[in-house]
Amino acid sequence: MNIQDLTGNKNEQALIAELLDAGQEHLFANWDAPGTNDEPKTAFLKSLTRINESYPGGLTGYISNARKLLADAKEDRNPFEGFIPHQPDKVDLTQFNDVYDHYEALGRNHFDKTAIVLVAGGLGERLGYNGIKLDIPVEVTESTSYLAHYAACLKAMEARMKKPKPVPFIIMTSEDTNAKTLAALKNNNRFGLKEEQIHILKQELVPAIADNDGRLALEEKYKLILKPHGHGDIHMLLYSSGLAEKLEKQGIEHLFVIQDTNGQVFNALPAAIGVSVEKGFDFNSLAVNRIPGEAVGGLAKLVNGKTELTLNIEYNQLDPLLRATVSPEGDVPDAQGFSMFPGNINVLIIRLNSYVKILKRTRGIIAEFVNPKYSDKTKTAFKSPTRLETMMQDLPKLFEPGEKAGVTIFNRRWCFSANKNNIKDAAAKHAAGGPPESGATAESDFYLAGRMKLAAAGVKVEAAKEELIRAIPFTRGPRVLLRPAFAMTLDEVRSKISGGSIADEATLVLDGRDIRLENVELSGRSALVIKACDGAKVTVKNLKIENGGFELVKLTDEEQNSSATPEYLRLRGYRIENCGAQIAVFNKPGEYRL
Ligand code: UGB
Repeated sequence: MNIQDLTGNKNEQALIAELLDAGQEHLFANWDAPGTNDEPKTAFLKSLTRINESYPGGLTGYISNARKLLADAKEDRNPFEGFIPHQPDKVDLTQFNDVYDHYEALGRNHFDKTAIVLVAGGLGERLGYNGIKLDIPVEVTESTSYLAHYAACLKAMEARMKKPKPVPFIIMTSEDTNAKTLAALKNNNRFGLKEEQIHILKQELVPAIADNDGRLALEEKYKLILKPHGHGDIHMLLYSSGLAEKLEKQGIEHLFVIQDTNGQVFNALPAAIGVSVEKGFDFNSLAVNRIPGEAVGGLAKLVNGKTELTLNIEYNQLDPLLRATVSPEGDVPDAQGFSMFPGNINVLIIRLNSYVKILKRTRGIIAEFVNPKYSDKTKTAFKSPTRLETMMQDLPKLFEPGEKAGVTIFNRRWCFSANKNNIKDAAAKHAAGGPPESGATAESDFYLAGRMKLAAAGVKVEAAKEELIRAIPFTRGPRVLLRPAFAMTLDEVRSKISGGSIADEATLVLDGRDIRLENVELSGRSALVIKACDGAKVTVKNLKIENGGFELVKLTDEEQNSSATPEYLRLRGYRIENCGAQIAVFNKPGEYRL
């Protein structure tokens, strides 16, 4: 084959030569003569170049990594061979008490040294939403999207710094989510965030692999099969963009890594950062008590002689590891009904100083793995092409002695309630005794966190009984939204609200830094919404609120099945209507009383 006949471009010629050396002749075999199919050929070479540039070590690096991992997989090498799982180094913050307050206060003073990293490249196949998950409202009282909520949290962090400066916001997108994420930011004036604080890092797909020799798979003659590489790409992108190093130079000490649909995550942020700071954790995984069998990994300290590794054991690997080591019965519930090891919610706090060193050492390629499905026992052929994958929580696999990984356990619904499953699957998960992780439960828990904050401030909270809406558990209320601008810590809530009560179907929304509530009673279905701009000081004292409030209306079967009903309502099975809520908006600085 004459490479010059395939392309006149010198860079492409060099890449083809490298690929031929790496056993990829089939990619260029039987090419049509120049003049025939030139367009697909050009597109093919462009896609090879793009992938080559996006993967550290290029396509040949990817192929050689694949060969090594495929050889290990063929040998059935167990990555955990010889390791015994022990409890990780953990801090238990499941209760609100002095310890919790201590860590919150520490973390709150660290906002100016924290950057937020949001991995949002996933397609959300289990949810099946026709759009990006970041656009879905986390609640439908005011219909705040996940992205709007996260942005509000960043602005609230900034407002609480001694010398306010924008919190860097790194968003990882993919081909599936990039355009819509950019559009959401643009159409909403970046939710008030500054352009320079937002860093979009787009992950690329990786080529599928056809066999144990690492031959790249073709969909058609001039087209590779491409597949997602996983959320671990965030490390590669933070390395290749130079951003991790840049942030460190700017004085950022910790990255707080979050997933796309967890509206609770900022509740736990201050205390979790406090733990990372005090304990000197290089890697701190937020965790919850895990229900056996659920789709969250288990966090354990794996010990083999002197080697210790605190790791997430992904949910599909946990049961076999337990059976082979400490629990012959596998992943079974303890006396409290929980799994033996805390559950990983994939909210990670990474100390930037050690991270930058690891990235340099590894070029950001973090613990790739391969999971081929073989055609038969000989393990010589695959049922379908496979690919290398990577998970962001695997970073500690590359830790050296002295680098510390720990776990901070929170009350589950305070820190974690994702929206991952469509309404049917969520109902089935509930019926099977697991967390439904649906739009409805995520919203129900969003209000619950508000109630927890009120209760911590001593307000009498009368919670409604849990009911089933389309076979998914939901607690009607009270629906409490204490927006990030109002408070970022329990201490702040306590300093702004005292006394009072709220009834089971009432709604309270407080949005603004200078709102004070003293002995405010919301009865029945009443609702009070206060929105105050910066500088507007609003005091509500000894007031009883009675009005029509907001009503939760279940969708009829017809509405549920009609495409005229917005998809974000259909994925939860209800809507919320304003039936006379008291809404007070203060747009100008000044002192006000209600
Ligand atoms: N994501 C990307 O940005 N790019 C990708 O290529 C893939 C995903 P999933 P899953 O907390 O519930 C994780 O698909 O399988 C983003 C942990 O591995 O929802 O549920 C995507 O947009 C598991 O240990 O992950 O598993 C989303 O924001 C447990 O913690 C995030 O990555 C579980 O989440 C997660 O993607 C959980």
